[in-house]
Amino acid sequence: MGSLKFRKFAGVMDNFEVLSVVAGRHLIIGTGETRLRQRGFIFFTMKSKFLIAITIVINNCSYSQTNLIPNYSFENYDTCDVFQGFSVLTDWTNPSVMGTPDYYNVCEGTIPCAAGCVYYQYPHTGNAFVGIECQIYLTSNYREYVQAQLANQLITNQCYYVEFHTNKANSDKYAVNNIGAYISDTAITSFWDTCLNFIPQILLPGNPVITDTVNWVKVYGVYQAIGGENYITIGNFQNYANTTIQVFDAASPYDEAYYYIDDVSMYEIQDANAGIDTTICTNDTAHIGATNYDGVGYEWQPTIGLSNAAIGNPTATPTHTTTYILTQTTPCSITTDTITVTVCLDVGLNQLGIINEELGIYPNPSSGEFSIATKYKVLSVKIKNIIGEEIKIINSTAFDLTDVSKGIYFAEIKTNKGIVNRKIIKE
Ligand SMILES: [Ca+2]
Repeated sequence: MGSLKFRKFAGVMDNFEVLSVVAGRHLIIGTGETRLRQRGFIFFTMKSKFLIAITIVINNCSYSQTNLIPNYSFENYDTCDVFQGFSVLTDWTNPSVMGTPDYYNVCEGTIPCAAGCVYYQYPHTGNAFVGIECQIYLTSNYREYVQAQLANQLITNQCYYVEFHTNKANSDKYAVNNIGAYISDTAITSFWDTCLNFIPQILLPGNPVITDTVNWVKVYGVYQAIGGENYITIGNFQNYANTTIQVFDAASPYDEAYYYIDDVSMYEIQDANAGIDTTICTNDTAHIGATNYDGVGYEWQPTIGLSNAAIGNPTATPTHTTTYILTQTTPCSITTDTITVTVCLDVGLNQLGIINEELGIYPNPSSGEFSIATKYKVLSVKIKNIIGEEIKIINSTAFDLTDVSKGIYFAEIKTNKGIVNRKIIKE
């Protein structure tokens, strides 16, 4: 065997000699370029005194405690070793012995791609992602999958939101549909690298062909658990006859549809959560609700002042104090929750058109003592809280709020020119 130059690993591979290539069924060799798929079947020796300096990047990326997918962004690995490929990845396994999913990480120089590569992509997040064959040739059932054990066993009749992101390799001839996730109680395995015959519960609505080679496409769905599920497997679970194979680039020499996968999530869907009651002032915005999962139904009533009444976490800009009701619908349940957004009293702040230079309160904010500076005659001052309740009445241009709690107040100042309102902040 001679030295080979691999497009995918160019720059690294030059230092190595390929001793043997065994069962290189999907090793595609062209003139002057080779793309490696079957990393597991290729063995190398060092041609020269070349020491691989490995820097293990300890990834402290903390994933949400509620994400049931371990190593959800494929960031954690044992050793940054391009030749060991997928096997260095922690928590994820390859369910078919003969199939060879790939691992990509900036640590090994395959992201965005090695020099002269056919693929070019950045991770959806972090420094790594995986890649799988979802179709090879028009009539092959060769498939690759990735599988992980869930952090917790799923609960009977509980609904879960599941999503992952996928992106088509840019140089392939084909694009396909059917890229989905199958959730199972036991690990599904196969010796052969053919289609795993299961029906994925998570597919994009309408199951479209995914053709985007630039942007990551979010595949998502809501899954109602039977109870006891422990595993998730991602790939194309249909044979070629039941896969829509679209010719994406007829001139491409790569007769396949290869997809990257990154950021896999599974969250238990909680009951409706409208958020905690809050107070805003006119024209301010409150963020209400909590999570927003595609595939879950959200309906807010009333809709007035909301940025979107059909998502789980809209913004609210009501002009008057409003109680909103959120109704959340999943295949498992319909639940409701309410939130009251109180709108504070700050109308008429400049009803006389008197600017701060003509009537101002200083210092503002203050820890207690405020003074009114104005050329007008001050007749009286009423201090009100944000919902308009009167706190104090003062007959002076100086007043003391050290005995009231911190927050926003309003000074209603009666002058010989009329009444002026000013917002003050007690620190
Ligand atoms: Ca990642």
